[in-house]
Amino acid sequence: MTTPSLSVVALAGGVGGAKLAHGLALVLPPERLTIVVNTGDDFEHLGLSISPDLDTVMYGLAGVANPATGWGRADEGWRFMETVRAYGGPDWFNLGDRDLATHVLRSERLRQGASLTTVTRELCTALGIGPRVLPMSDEPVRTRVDTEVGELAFQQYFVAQRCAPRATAIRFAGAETARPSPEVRRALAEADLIVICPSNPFLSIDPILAVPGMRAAVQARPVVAVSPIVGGQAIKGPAAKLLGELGHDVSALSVARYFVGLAAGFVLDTVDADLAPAVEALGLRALVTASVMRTDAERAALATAVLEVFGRSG
Ligand code: FO1
Repeated sequence: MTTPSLSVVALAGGVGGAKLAHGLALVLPPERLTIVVNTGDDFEHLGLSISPDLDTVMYGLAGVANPATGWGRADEGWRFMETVRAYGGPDWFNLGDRDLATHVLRSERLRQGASLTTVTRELCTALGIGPRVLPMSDEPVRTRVDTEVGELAFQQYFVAQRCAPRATAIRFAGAETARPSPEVRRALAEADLIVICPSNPFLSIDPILAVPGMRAAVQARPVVAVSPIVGGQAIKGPAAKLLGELGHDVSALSVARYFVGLAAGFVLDTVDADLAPAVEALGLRALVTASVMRTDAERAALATAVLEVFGRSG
């Protein structure tokens, strides 16, 4: 079945988002897919500008992602980190030798005045990636997590503290002065369908929507969200824990409720088929399908199912 050549924009962050972004890239012509990526995880570390979610999406699309972790590169070496550790340097954030090249070259280009959008395009071209990968904004936005032990910068919360502290609120420093890039605005305006990938709604999707003008631009087009919660659990990361800590029931239905007013469709995994009537009662069109992506074939199958059901309405 040839997938209709829809113009699709995916909103993605984290490992789950990158997997569906890759699935969409497997079934769509490259010029018909744009991925708008969360940059709220970005931070400066060892003098480097690090954009984890952009790299996770890029590496996934290029087929060089580390299959075990989902982030960083495959076939990695760790001599840099071994040597940093030997010097007594900060070793809480692991930078592989190949991954390090991305951070060094990105940092140098940013220092030369290139925008994050431009640098991302250059890196994607070098990696042979066809679809457009766009940072949500060229201005800095930094996710900060209020917890029982105080406010933590994102990577301190996510990596250093392993998401352990109970979160009470999440905010996006710099969002008020950030703007969607012209490339993001154009992609959204031309989209036949916007796919909210199975990323953490609070940590990966909310930062994107927090950029002024973004929510309205997304809302103006047909939107489908894919649940990152399957059977009351997150496939990876703290989404389920945060749902509970931020006062929601820990279920795919809570995520559907969270996207009411933004999405017209919602994708549930087969294990959550019993929630479909309640999702439809929220006014969302529910699609029940296999949504756990362990292989490229499963990524492509989920992308195809989403496009077949929601692409037509686009
Ligand atoms: N996540 C970890 O849990 N531990 C790490 O040491 C780590 C290093 C790392 C290096 C590069 C990169 O692009 C991502 C990395 N991540 C690591 C994941 C990172 O914390 C991302 O922000 C998460 O994937 C959430 O989006």
